[in-house]
This record gives sequence, structure tokens and C-alpha cells, in this order.
Amino acid sequence: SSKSSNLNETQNDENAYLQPLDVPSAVRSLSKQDMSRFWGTYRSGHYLGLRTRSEKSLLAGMMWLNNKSPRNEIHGDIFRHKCNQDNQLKYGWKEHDGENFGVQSVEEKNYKIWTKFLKQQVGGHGGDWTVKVETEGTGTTTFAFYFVTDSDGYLKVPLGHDSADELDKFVEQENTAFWTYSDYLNKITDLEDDVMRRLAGEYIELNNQKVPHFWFDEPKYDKNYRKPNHKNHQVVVHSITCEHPCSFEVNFNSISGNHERKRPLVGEFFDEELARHRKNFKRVFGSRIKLQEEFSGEEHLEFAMAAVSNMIGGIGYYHGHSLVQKKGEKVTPNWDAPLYTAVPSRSFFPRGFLWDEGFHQLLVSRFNPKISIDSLCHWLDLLNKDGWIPREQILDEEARQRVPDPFIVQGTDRANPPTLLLALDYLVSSEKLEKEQLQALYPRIKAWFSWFNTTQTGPISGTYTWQGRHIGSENLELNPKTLTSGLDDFPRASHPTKDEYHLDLRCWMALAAQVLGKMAIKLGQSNYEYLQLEVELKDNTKLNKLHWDAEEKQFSDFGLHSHNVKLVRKLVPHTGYIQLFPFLMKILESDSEQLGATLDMIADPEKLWTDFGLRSLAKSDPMFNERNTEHDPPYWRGNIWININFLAVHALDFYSDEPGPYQTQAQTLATRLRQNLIGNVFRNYKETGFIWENYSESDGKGQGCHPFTGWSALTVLLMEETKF
Ligand code: 6A9
Repeated sequence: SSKSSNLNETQNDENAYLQPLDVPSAVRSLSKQDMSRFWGTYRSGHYLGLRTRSEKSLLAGMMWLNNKSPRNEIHGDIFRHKCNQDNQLKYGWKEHDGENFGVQSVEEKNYKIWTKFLKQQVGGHGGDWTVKVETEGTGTTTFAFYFVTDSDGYLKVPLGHDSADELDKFVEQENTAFWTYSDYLNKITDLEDDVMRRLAGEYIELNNQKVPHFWFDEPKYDKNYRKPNHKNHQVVVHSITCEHPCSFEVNFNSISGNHERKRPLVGEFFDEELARHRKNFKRVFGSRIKLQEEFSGEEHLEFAMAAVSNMIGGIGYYHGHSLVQKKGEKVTPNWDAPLYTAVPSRSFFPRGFLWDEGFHQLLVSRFNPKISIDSLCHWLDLLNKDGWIPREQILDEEARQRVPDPFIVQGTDRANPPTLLLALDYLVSSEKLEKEQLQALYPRIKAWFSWFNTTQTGPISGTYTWQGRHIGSENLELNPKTLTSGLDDFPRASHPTKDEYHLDLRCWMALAAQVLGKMAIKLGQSNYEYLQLEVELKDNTKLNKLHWDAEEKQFSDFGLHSHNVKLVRKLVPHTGYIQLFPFLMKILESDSEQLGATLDMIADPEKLWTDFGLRSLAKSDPMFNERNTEHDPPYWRGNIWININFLAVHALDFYSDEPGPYQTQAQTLATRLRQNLIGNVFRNYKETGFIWENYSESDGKGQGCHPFTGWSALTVLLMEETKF
């Protein structure tokens, strides 16, 4: 692609930042190759996209189109393939366990499609699977189910309607197959056009019947398909046109399972096996995620299961490299590596994000810790020699096509909050991480921590600075962004300088030191270094000295800020999520004036309190709901975000148990905030069928992209009986 053609220069081996950290791979340390997650719905940016967890994979997927509707009646793509918000479809996994099965529904205007994915572990290569498609409603739909080979294999699917058909589990009205080639796996997008040209409307008369003209289409470029050249990926597409309601099965059998397979996964056996797994899923769900009495009804349970299932069903597997850049050097490809990760949104951001993943795995680890450990090992294997992990994982051409150029390149000095440690901390304290696994991860976590503690330090001892704010861009943006912090446009010092320092990062470092110290003890190693830093970073006197603004009665960043028309170095008086961090990380002493002031800020409807959750920026803040540029609407300047609200509820729970002058206030706020959040996210789900990226502070409506079953799905943990 033109985007990267000038970037594929040979790597300079002396550049440490382009090499993986020099300790044994965490992924490889996982107890022998576990095949239970080999096949999966890992192309989660598609309505139904399957692949294996291997570098090169046979891909499978499905698309469909509305034959009967005139084009202009259909929203979005005429060919439904990639998840696209413009299609205005309601879709998502109702149940998905990440290992055995998933049940998804997709709602078109006049009909509904169920995609039921089920696996059977036989043989040594991840076993068999079947996709059963069932529809309800009226009208006719043409489905196209396809397979794409990696560049080594080839498909031997006999063509023609009268030959024995290896994909013959279709129950169809019209059933056609054809070949095509994709010269590049990642340009599978072109497949839509190709299939479209062949399917869209071109019918011929045959025996007084209208049939698609490609019925007996000869393979187009298949002269040498038995010896495909390495660039080519062979594609076979099977199309089925049926009248609703209808159903068909696509059954994949792994040859290595032939001697073990009692029955193929089709027909009655499929239905029985699926029913068995669904029952088991509900049982396991109920035992691992116990909902409070008031949420134990059908509707809440369905919501909770859908939230978890979409998080798990959205997990993707990628293989490729980021494009990275060290300050002052040219953009270079990183090494090729796999990533198994949940994604914030299947439609908009179907790829990995570092700080999102820590929140994702807090939820996933409740249901299946093995999945979380697997993900964390993959993420921590991405550490380079310096201990850096790229924030946004845009690993292949398909991912790069979705992202505008300036956002693709990852700077090697750029951080993102170390939330993976939140998930790890949970796994360690709940004894779900085995000692050997921790042993394998520990050197990586140490290296990551040490990268933070050397590259992100501020101008004076005990201070930390997010690198990478745009110095000198204050005339272009209302307030130059801090993407690395995760709270992109939350206002900071008006004029970025090298010597500003940030409150939230200091608090993240306190948390990191605390978690590392705990892990060291668990492994019987010295925790001295971490304990010392934890104590220093949690010292309220030191914290207040650096970040407490006595006049504004709040904590703040420090930097060059315009104040009464003058530019001065001072504490930056904005009010919102950043100000909560010492409270969120439970650093504040329970009888401190600072805790009291923070709780007041939370409870004040002119500041953070709304009936739907806490606002990201106070209503009273001068930048409340302000655009950053003409093209950049307010994002973290008022909207309600669930990840921070989740941390807030847990901090309130914590202070609710701490005797002191603010205990009762914390208790009241915890109860009310929890109720507001659950009530609103649930109401939106009922009304729209989706969990959203963020919620409006004025009426609670879901906003931004959807489905966003990333951290917003943490609502489920707020519904739990036992507090986190
Ligand atoms: C650039 C893509 C059509 C923004 O959830 C992922 C991140 C969070 O980590 C971050 O905290 N989101 C939050 O402020 C989404 C970021 C997406 C960037 C994509 C343009 C265009 O796609």
C-alpha cells in the first residue's frame, strides 16, 4: 500500500527499540500449546469472520445482501460484511465463551439472522467447527460464505451443482460456488467487490428459470491453483439464496480428527451440542459473576451475559507489526508478532489498545481467567528492548486501512496508562495466576515499569510527565491534546512545555509500584525498590506539596498556563477526572481535607455529578463541552465514561469501609453512583440494543461509536454481589 511502501526499509539491528525484550516469551511459557482457543471468531471487525491463532490462517467469513430491496432502501453497505455503523443493524453476541461456541443475532429491517458457531475438539489441530445460520422474517436473502487460504495451502472444493460437494451441508434454494483470487490477504476488502460483481443482479434464463449467470463459472485465474504462488490467496465463495425463514450449516472437519470424531457436528448432533454448551455457559456465568438480588431478573441477566459475550466474542487475533518511530528518526516497521486481544469496538476500533485492555481483562478474568492470562502474555510479549509497548496496535494492512495516516505511527517515547497491572493484580490476589506464570511475566512487568520510571519522569523528583503533547500547537488547538494519557482532550496546561508534570501519571505510578511490590513478595524477591517508591508516591504531604491547589481546593497538573491574560507556571485549574486520581487510586488519607474536597466535587451537580454517572469535565469548567478544533468535537470534556466511573465506584467503596469523617458521605455516594450508572447503561441497552462508547451528561444517551463493548461493559462488575 502507498501508506507503507516507503517505510519498508531494512531494519537496523543496532536499534534496540526495534527488537523484543531479551527475556523468554511469556506466550511460550503458557502451559503447553492449548488448542482450545485455536479457531475462533477472531476477525471480530466482521459480522462473522473466523480464523485460527496462527501466523498464516485459513480464513472463513460470511456476507449477505438484500436481493429484493432496491438499493436506496438499504442503509450503508449493500453487501454486509464488515461491521459498519452506517448499516444501522442491531447485532451482537448473546452468548460466547471464547472457547467452544457463540450465538449472535443480526437484525435487518424485515428479517433476523442468527449465526451459531460451535467447535468440537478432535485431533491435534484445533478440531472441527460448524456455523449454523438461521433466519426469521420475510423476504429473500443471498448469503455468500467464503474461505480464503493462506499463501501455502489450496482449496479443493469441487465446483458445479451436480458434483459431490464438500461443503454440502447447505440446505439451499440456489447454491453456487466460484473461485477467485486475492493477491493480498489483507486486501480482502476487494472480495466484497468481486463477489458483488458476480452476484449482483446478473441473472440469465436457464430452463425457464432465472439463475445467476456465474452458476457454472469457470475458475477465473486458476490455471495453476494447485501450485499457488506465494502472493496469492485462493478464495472460494459459496452462495446461497433463500427465502426466510431458512437455515443452513457450514461444517469444517479437521482431517487430524478423523479417527477421534464420533459424529460430525451437523444436524441433530449440532443442536444437542450447542444446547449443552449454552446450558453450561449459563451455569458457569451464574457461578462466576453473581449479580445482586435486584439485578437477578431475566432482563438484567440477559444484559450482563450479552456484555460479557460481546467482550469475549470481540476478541481478535492479529499477526503483524506496528510502524514505530523514535524521535528524530524515520518510521520503521517493528518486528512481526501475534496479538490476542479484546477490542473496544467491533465497528470502529477492531484492534488492540493498551490501556483499554487492562479494563477489558478485569471483566474477562472474572469469567475465564485463562483468556485474560493469554491476552496479558501476548501484550507483554510486545515489549521492546527498552521496555516500551506501542499504545495502539495497528498490526496489518487491513487495520492500517481503517486509520488515518497521522495516527498510524507509534512514537517510542509515548506511554499509555499501565492498566494491565490492574488486571494482573486481580489475577494475582485472587490466586488465578500460577506462580510459574507470574515468574514468566515478572521480568517483563519490571522492564515495563522501569521504562515508565525513566522516560516519563518530570522535572523534579516525584513528578511524572506524559511525553508527546504537541509543543507549540496552542494556536491550532483550544488545548493541545494528551493522547498518551488516554483522556485525549481533557484540558491540561494551555502551553505545553517539557517541564510540566501530570497528576494522573504520578498516581498511576503509585499504583504500579504497589502492584510490583506485591508481585515481588509473592515470588519471594526483594520488594524494597518498589515499596520505597510506593511509600514516597503515596505520601500525602509530598503529593499535596506538588499537586494540591489550596485556593481551588483541588489537585492539579502543573505547567505553563494562561491565567488572567498572563502566561504563568502554575497549578492548572481545570476540574474533572484528572482531579480525582489521588482518590481513584486510593492514595488519600481517609481523614484528609483533600478527600473531603474531592467528595464534594463529585457530589456537586455544577461540577461532576449527574443522574447518569460522573462527568469527565465539570459543568463549571471554562472548557466544558468546548470543541478542540473545528473538526474535533468535545470528547473528554463533559461526556460520561464508564472506565473512570468504575474506578470511582470502587474508590467510594474503599472509603466507605474506612472509618473517618467522610465515611458516611462515601457510602451514600457509592450507592447512588452505582445505581445511576447501571440504570443508565442498562436503559440505553434496552432502547438501542447496544453498549456505547460514552454517555451524554445531559440526558444519559449513548454516544460515540457502538457497539462499544470495551470498558463500558464493566457495568456488569458494578452489578455484582460482592464488591470488587
Ligand atoms: C483514530 C480512527 C474510523 C479514544 O478506545 C480506544 C481509544 C481509547 O484508548 C482512548 O482513551 N479511544 C479514547 O480517548 C478510541 C480511539 C480511536 C482512534 C482512532 C481514527 C478512525 O476510524
